[in-house]
Amino acid sequence: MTASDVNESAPAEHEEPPRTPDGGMGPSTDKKPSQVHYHHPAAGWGAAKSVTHVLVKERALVDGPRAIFRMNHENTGFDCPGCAWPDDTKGLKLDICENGIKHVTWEMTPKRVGADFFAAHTVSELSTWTDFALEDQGRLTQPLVYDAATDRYVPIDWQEAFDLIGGELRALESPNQAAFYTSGRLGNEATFLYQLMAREFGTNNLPDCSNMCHEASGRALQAALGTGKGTADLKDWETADALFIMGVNAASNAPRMLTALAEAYRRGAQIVHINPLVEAAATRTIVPHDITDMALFKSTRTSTLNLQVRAGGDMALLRGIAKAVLEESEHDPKALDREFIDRHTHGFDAYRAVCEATSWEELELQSGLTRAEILKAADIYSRSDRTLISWCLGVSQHEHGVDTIREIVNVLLLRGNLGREGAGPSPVRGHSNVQGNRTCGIDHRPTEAFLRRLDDVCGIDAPRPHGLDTVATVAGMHEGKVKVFVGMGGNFALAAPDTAYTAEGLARCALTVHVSTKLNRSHLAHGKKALILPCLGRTEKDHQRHGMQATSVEDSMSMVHLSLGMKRPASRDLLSEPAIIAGMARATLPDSSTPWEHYIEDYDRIRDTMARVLDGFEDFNRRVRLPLGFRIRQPARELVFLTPTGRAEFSAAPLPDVVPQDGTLILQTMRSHDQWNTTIYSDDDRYRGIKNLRTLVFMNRADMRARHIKDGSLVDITATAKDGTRRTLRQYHALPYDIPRSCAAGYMPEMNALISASDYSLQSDQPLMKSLKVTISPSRTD
Ligand SMILES: Nc1nc2c(c(=O)[nH]1)N[C@H]1C(S)=C(S)[C@@H](COP(=O)(O)OP(=O)(O)OC[C@H]3O[C@@H](n4cnc5c(=O)[nH]c(N)nc54)[C@H](O)[C@@H]3O)O[C@H]1N2
Ligand SMILES: Nc1nc2c(c(=O)[nH]1)N[C@H]1C(S)=C(S)[C@@H](COP(=O)(O)OP(=O)(O)OC[C@H]3O[C@@H](n4cnc5c(=O)[nH]c(N)nc54)[C@H](O)[C@@H]3O)O[C@H]1N2
Ligand SMILES: [Mo]
Repeated sequence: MTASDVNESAPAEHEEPPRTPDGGMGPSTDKKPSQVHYHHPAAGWGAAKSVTHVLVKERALVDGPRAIFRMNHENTGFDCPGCAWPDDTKGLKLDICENGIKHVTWEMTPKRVGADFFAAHTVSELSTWTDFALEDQGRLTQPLVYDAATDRYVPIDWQEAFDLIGGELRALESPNQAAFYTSGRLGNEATFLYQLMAREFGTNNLPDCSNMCHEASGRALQAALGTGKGTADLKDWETADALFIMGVNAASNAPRMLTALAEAYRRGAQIVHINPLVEAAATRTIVPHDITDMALFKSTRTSTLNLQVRAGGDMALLRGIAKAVLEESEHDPKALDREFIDRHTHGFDAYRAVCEATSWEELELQSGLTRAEILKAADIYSRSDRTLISWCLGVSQHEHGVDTIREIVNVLLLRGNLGREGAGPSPVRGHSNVQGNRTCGIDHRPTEAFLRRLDDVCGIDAPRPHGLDTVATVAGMHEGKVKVFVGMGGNFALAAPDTAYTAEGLARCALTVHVSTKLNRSHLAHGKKALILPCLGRTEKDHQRHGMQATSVEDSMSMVHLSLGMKRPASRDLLSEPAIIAGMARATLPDSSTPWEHYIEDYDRIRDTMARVLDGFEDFNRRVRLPLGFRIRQPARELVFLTPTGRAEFSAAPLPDVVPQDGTLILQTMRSHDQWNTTIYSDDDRYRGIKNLRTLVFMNRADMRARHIKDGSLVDITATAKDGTRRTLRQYHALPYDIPRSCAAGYMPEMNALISASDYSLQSDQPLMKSLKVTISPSRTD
């Protein structure tokens, strides 16, 4: 098969990328960067070719495919760690994707990093390596402790490591001087034990990656519907007749959504993409598991309308849709579902008033769309009987993320698009178990009801004051309030805003502990004492006293199912995440009556306790073994609203002003196709036509011209933070792109250097990763 994945037309050539003397994110390469117009459908052979490339590079040509065929099977394989998209309810065995495969092979690499490696390299030296090079050393094989005398990580015994942690934690003046971070891959059982340990120890300091991801979604849905999750499931995706896809790059970050979109198109549904960029999922796809389509290069459209809103303009568009529906209802009462509004909602009159009071001129200005475009979307919405609205970071990582997501619910409520098939809100969650983490207790603001049950069942006395989230944890490190940091997975140093400030915060800690599978930047930005604890990955066999153990995970649509590893562990010295937590807990709480060791022998015992603490987990051990697991009860789906009024709440928030002034641009930081959060596989971004370049900024051509910036030339980007401080990234390549005026885009995590710790939303406390106020000008050549 010779399908090439880039346009053969002569690529535009740019200057060499700058070297990255102090470490960079992607691989260091001398290859010339290029930008082309990508015109192939998403997925299909481009994806197949890319997968083969990864399998070859990771030397996983045998194990890789074998693992892929075991992935996402009905309770006999492991859950794909690539994203939180649910498994196909029809049990399609090949519902897998390019990026999931990359993610799994990344974990399964035969490369190993052991004591010899750490003996040969000081931490100062490793700090100059690129992040790609750090992870590329392979899987961590044994526990390591930082030795300040030699500036090296050296091997340590597991028990000694636990004792070190226990000693430091017990020596704190207050349990609130410790913070326990969770990245969203942690399975449910480990999650439950982790929060239990933190709360039994005495703190709610449980920052998690959700604080940077979907905190806004959780808060908005909780306030509007009384549950912090979406109500739609895959069946609804299969039956909706209009789908609104907002602020997500699905072809790269939730590729299995492509199949749902292609199927929707084939059955005649309307698919509206709302995004400043026309992403690959808003064009066409070759459905990867459809063998005939693959063989015939047959692509299916995945969009019927693309609306390129300005950054942060979604709320204005949604309000415009609502305004149009309300206007229509004046002559056609069926435009609204009055019966639904009267029976199930609260606050409709105030919402109608705020819609009426907002002028079309204002809505056009704030959304960056014409009235005709807004009316087109409204018309699709009005004609649809079953509408589903989905969103991701393009909506949540803004100052007004909570208001915007509540506006999504407002629009759905107007026509009763809730609690019935084919309809409802459907956030696309990020990490494969980030939703499960919240369900199982990772929350720095736990409810009283949850804590009471935890106390009753587990016999502890959980603290009541709210804990620190991600942003507050970093601030706490600087203020000397957080002295011990434990990271269960993730790469806190790179994922959090203001990279230098976060690293300095970690360095101020008395102890940093990272439970990881691969070496990363967070291990190098270490505290005075530091541990790296290597754990089993999701693909690996977890053998405990009572035999092989499986762990459960929850997907974006509240389905809980088991994940069972099938590979021999990367090293004999690895422990499972639950076992590491139990080890830390026992060393920290020697007199604890929690049966930590007993739990680890058989995870069914953890599940039995979880069944008594968590709503919707009754009979957990049996139900999780059903062929596709079980779905957690969703009260809002049954039109039961756990809000103070017992009804779904309209929100009448004022429309924010999102139009930048005085030559300021709004910069969003996003992922390339070839990365998984802070893990960068290559410097390419296939669907956006980029090769060998990450230090780039996409701009509207007119904005470039106004600033005398030539295609591909070097620019400096300066962000002005909420607190007035400025941060600059120099020598980035400015590339013209189809993006609205005054909007710009580049890659995370590089651009976290531009985000101040003060740049977080007052509504969600989420860092403003999609709305930095920046100026961009040609780099000085002297
Ligand atoms: N392969 C792969 N899969 C992943 C990840 C990964 O890194 N790699 N990460 C996982 C995680 S943790 C998460 S949270 C998700 C992230 O999934 P995404 O939300 O797709 O992540 P981003 O790459 O940040 O892309 C943000 C999208 O929002 C758009 N956008 C930006 N600003 C606005 C705006 O104001 N309005 C609208 N409507 N759109 C806007 C951008 O153009 C872009 O398409 O993916 C998960 N899946
Ligand atoms: N500027 C900007 N910054 C962002 C974002 C953005 O859009 N823009 N997005 C934010 C979002 S949505 C998120 S979710 C965060 C991501 O933040 P994190 O979750 O903290 O970061 P990851 O890059 O996903 O973590 C990668 C590391 O996890 C470890 N790991 C991998 N698998 C396992 C495992 O099975 N167990 C354990 N214990 N460790 C494992 C490996 O050591 C690897 O180096 O980043 C946030 N940061
Ligand atoms: Mo995320």
